[in-house]
Amino acid sequence: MFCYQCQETAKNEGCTVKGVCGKDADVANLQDLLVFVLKGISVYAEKAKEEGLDLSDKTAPFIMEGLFATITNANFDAERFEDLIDEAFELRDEVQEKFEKVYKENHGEEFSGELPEHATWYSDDISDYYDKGTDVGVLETEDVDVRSLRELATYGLKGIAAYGDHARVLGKQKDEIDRFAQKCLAATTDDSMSVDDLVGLVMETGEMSVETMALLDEANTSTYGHPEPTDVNIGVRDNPGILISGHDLKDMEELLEQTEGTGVDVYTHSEMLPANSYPAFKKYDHFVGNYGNSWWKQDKEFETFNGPILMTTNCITPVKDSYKDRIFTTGMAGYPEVTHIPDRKEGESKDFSEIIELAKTCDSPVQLEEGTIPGGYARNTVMSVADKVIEAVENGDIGRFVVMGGCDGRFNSREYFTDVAKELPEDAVILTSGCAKYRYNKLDLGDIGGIPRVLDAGQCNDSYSLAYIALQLKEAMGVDDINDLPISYDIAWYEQKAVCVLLALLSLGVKGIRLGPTLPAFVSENVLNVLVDKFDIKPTGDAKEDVAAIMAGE
Ligand code: FSO
Ligand code: SF4
Repeated sequence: MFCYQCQETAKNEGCTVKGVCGKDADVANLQDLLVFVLKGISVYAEKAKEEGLDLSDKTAPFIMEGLFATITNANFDAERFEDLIDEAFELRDEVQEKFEKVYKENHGEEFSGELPEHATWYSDDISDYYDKGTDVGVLETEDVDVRSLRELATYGLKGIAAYGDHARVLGKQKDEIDRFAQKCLAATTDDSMSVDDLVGLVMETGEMSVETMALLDEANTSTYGHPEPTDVNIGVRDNPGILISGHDLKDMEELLEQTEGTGVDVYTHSEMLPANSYPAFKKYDHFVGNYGNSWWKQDKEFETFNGPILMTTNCITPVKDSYKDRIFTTGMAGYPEVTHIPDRKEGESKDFSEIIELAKTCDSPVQLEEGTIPGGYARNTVMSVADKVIEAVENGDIGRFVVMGGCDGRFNSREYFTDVAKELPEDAVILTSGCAKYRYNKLDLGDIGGIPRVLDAGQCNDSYSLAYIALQLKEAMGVDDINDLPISYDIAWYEQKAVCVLLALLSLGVKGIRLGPTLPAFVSENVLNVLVDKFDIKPTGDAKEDVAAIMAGE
């Protein structure tokens, strides 16, 4: 195995024996083989497109689900990957057949051009999947800069895949994004692409990241309403409860519907916290609030929760025996020997009855904290008080906005973000999204004329809201360049959705982003130089020094 797709990769170089995340070599190799076959599907689909046949509506849903399953901490279940690879071969056959047919119709002869191995390798012996997986990963590309750019685009695409899949679950898709998914994967197999071409591909991945987050924003807000300012309860009640984590709002909706009137309460964990601010969910009395903190604390918090836990997406950490019998996965999430709730059948809801029946037999959660934390400051809320915000900027009450969105992680070095939040002067407002917020969202930093000093837009995908707010402020304040606004970016990254968010910000022209707690291992020296030259990206440093520079607009 070789995996360096997340911030916690071993020695900031690569995991080679077992993932720091707990992913074993077999699963890593199967994930590599799955991505390899997804690339093969994309190669045929792109060739079909050259012949005038667009198959992206067939390829994109599967490509997105497949990539989604390979993001950090989503799925640790080897059997699930064996099945996904089988399905990928079936789809590849189907796409190949359609391409060969249209080629013959157009040219009057069989296709005899060259194809990469991604399009041709096949075995019906599952044990070969494990062997082949060791040859077809990241290190398959020898040139470090080409490898770096291919992986940068692929990881951004994994983020697009996750967000695109959430949107599709809510009935929203966009042909442009679907076409890009297959184009991007096929491009990573094309040895004729120059470094400049690949830089272009990475930039296009950023543009599609913006499109995808906008689509998911539309899907979420048109289905569940705009998030509203909400004081989210972080205490507990006496009833038994179900804890729901991950990012899938459709699962949230169906769980709330099915638990209503059962005597079982529902709590969110980690990235599901923003569900507390949607009007469609707030109406349920048995939706109590949020329990605990960000993903990496689950090993302790799932123990004290006492009731069943539903993981709808990442981040799952190695499951402990103490709660193995009461944790469930669904969607693209998976873990060996953990019960998986199957997908919904056409026109039906998922069936969460097993979880609800189990909850009824469990003790109520142990209280960890009490009080509330503010949420619901997505684009609609912030723009509804835009006049007040602009006035506060113009009269100097707000000196600077600092976007501190992204991810949290296990490393102590992430205390940097807590230190920055504490160190920022009282005229600074933090704009946040994603699980990065747990490093400072309980600090009680106060408000500026009624505007909380930590404005939480929601999940990591709701970073779109933050970009939207910046673009709207640019218009309203009559500023020419987004970089002339009093906004700085101090981004915490961990997994591939954060790569998607980062590329989205770059594609919107945001410069001078600080990125931490370390720079990605998959960014080579030359690629980093390009990012520094074009976008003035810099690593996070000392909190005090960074705050001084941020407040000086540097
Ligand atoms: Fe966090 Fe995990 Fe949302 Fe990520 S829970 S780290 S970027 O999966 O997706 O922010
Ligand atoms: Fe290592 Fe991260 Fe890959 Fe897990 S996802 S194997 S921690 S690089």
